[in-house]
Amino acid sequence: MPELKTRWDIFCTVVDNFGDIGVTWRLARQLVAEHGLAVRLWVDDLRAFERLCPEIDTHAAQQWQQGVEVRQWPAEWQPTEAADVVIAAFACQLPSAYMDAMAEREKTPLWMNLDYLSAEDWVIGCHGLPSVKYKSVQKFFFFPGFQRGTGGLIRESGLLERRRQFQQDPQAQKVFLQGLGVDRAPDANLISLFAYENTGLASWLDAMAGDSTSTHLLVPEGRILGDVERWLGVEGLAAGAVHVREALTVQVLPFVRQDQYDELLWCCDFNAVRGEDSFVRAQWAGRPFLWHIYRQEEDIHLDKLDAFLELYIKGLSDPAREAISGLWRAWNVGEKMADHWQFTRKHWPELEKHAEAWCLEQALQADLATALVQFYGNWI
Ligand code: TRH
Repeated sequence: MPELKTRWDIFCTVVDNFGDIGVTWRLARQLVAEHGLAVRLWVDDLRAFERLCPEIDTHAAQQWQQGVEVRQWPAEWQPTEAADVVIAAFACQLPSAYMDAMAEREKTPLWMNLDYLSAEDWVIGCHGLPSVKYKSVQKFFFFPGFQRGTGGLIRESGLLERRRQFQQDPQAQKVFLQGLGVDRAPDANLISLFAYENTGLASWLDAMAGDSTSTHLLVPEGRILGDVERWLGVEGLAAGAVHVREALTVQVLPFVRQDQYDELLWCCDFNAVRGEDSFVRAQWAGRPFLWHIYRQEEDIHLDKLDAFLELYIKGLSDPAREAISGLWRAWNVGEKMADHWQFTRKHWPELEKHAEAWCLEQALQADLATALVQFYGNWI
């Protein structure tokens, strides 16, 4: 008789943007592909999902995508058997009937809250601790993170090898970029820009336009386009648009599928990323990057930014530390970027080496999917 697979349910509510679905979709695929689990991914907004994975049928209550059973999380919950392991992503509230189903199971399920990523020290102390209880079912905190004692980061098996191969293959990069309509000039720096609205953008664009080296800036369609339009003095920017201002070429890209976005990051010399998932993927790209952190009330996101910077800049020379910290802080408070950018450019070779070293150091940790599976293994 074939061995029954352990069943996992992942619940995702799309609060806004793409990070919630971006993280849970990656995780679900990896649990299926690398750990042989039966995974159901419950999502309340299939339209956001479709942007990352165009095969999604936004009207289907149930569908299989890359081995994952994708379920529309209905407004009216239908009776459903609870799984062996239940992950509530980012503190989303499970349907109460489902919680009852968990409590009624003969074998109590493992219930975890997958939290947002943070480099703050307190995460280490809280990772894996019991949280609330519902009847007999105990919930646990599961924190991703950068340091030993956390749940690690999502990293698929063989990811870094694939990335390195791609980065060593100019022809593969050329074909990929051409598929997006990008013809990279050989001497131009290639930069990707994925960010929230930012008043600091204009001065960064000014600096790139006035630089002695040319820059080709790739901007996937999204929230930053309004600031780009204002700087260019145009309206209605859409995928395919190309505008040249002095040394700067600005090109708008379509929002690509999630795997292609990785390849885009791998092609670029520098990546501006945001939120949680693209932030992690930029680190696996092994290239210098700029993080636009998701804004939170009372500016608590700035503490999170500093906590990450504190870890990230270890091992850099003092001037390079100052350069990258200055650039990141300016970007996150919408200040002028030009001086910080020029300062950063001076330390380029060091920052490039450092980005690769940071990536390798992070890859020494167990990845998040493996850590979750180990947590379950230790719990049963
Ligand atoms: O979209 P985000 O801003 O998501 C945010 C953060 O996760 C934040 O922490 C959370 O609180 C908030 O959502 C609700 O940024 P993030 O996390 O980088 O997610 C973007 C996803 O979109 C990521 O999986 C990469 C993917 N993506 C593509 O698939 N194609 C693209 O062209 C681009 C630009 C991104």
